[in-house]
Amino acid sequence: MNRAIIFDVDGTLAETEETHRRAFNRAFRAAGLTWSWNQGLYRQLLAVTGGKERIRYFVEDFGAEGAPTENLDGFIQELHAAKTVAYTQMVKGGELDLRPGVRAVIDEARQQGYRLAIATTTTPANIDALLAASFGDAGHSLFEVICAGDSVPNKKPAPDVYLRTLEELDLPAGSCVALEDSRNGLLSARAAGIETIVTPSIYTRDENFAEAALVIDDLESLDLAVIEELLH
Ligand code: XBP
Ligand code: MG
Repeated sequence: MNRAIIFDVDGTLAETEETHRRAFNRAFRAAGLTWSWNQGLYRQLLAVTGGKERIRYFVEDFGAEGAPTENLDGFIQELHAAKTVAYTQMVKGGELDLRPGVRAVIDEARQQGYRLAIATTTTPANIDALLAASFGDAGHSLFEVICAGDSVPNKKPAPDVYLRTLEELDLPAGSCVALEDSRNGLLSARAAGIETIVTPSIYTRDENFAEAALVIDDLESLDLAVIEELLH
């Protein structure tokens, strides 16, 4: 069956954003910065995808003090690398569980011959940590294609990461369904022409999902026959 299900990661495979938020704060403290992102501020900052882009957004649009005026890029790269180390350590420590229904949908889809892929804004090391923690050594082999982070020039809501995933699957958009949690992710998948099912996450519950083919609380209630109907 030349059909694929494309999974987003953060907020879709697992409720990761609280761990990301704490990892950012740990990196800020270690760098001697007074910055601390509480849940209300982080919800606003999640309008921007990509951790490096999010830090820049905070500096430029929220008047954060302490960032250098020279070589801001280098400063952000270094800070984000430290955040990624903190995040992957927390994930490897087992603090994240897959969201309800995720494992069952992956198992059922594989049994029905679907090809599986990942299209995410997050850093590849974060995916490795989550897949290893959730599936052990077999994790990576479950997903034939993984497109992530800086591998594309424009992050979600731009379609780049989904277009790149279709290219690597060598499939048309009509042969795929995307599973997403956020409006940024929904817009990205739809801009690539892919029908999308949304399972809102703790930080995206109040977002607008008008363009989704279906919005459900979680994948526990997803019948794969619904996915089949969405394919062209
Ligand atoms: C969510 C994101 C990522 C994470 C943080 O990605 O926008 O930036 O919030 O991870 P998606 P990084 O929902 O597409 O999986 O700091 O590694 O970017
Ligand atoms: Mg997401």
